[in-house]
Amino acid sequence: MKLYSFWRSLASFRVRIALNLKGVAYELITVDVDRQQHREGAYAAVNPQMALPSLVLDDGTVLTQSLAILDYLDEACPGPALLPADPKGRARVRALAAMIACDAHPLTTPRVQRYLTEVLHLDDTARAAWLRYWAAEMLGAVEARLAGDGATGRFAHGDAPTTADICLAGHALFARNQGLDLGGAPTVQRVVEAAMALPAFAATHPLAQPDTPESLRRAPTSS
Ligand SMILES: N[C@@H](CCC(=O)N[C@@H](CS)C(=O)NCC(=O)O)C(=O)O
Repeated sequence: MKLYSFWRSLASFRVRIALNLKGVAYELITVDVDRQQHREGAYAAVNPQMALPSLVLDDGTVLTQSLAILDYLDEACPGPALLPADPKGRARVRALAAMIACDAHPLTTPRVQRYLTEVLHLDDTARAAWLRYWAAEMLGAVEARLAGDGATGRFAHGDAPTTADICLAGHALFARNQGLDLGGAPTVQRVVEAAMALPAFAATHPLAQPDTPESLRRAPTSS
């Protein structure tokens, strides 16, 4: 398999975690979003939406959209399940994942940030406030959903990592990058720490990727 990815793409991070949890070998192909490579013809031919990630299967099938890719990997690959077995549990995990991947993340993607600055002429301070606001809003919403819910365990759902933890790991990183203290969301902080302690999460951390700029790159760690 080939994964088109970028080190700081949080949607790519989700798929890297899932591939590692499942123990699936893949070739990593960098598409540099900072240099707009995702908008060039070569990548647009892979994914006309011009967004990362894309996973190209050995038979040439192109899969896009991180949540759809996670579902594919869960259905097609052996290894630990990314969703619980029971329908109510699956719905809960999918809801947590959707809060992050469908509600929060789309507000902060590079194309949205470009529109904020180039069309609406927001300055850096206003743009940073936008990112921080939506990071905090979702952190609070997920905390409210997890805290005191008996279905929350060592991880976001029970005692094994699921798609919810995969999405939450990226959102926690994003929130920290916006200067937020996860101490204000103690349940999120606890389950993300548990997830990031797992090798599949640590190894796929944005700062531990082959395409992470050298000045930022570090060995896989748990935070
Ligand atoms: N819903 C998509 C999000 C895809 C997405 O927006 N990816 C970002 C990187 S995390 C991207 O490629 N953005 C390019 C842009 O906004 O121009 C998914 O989960 O895969």
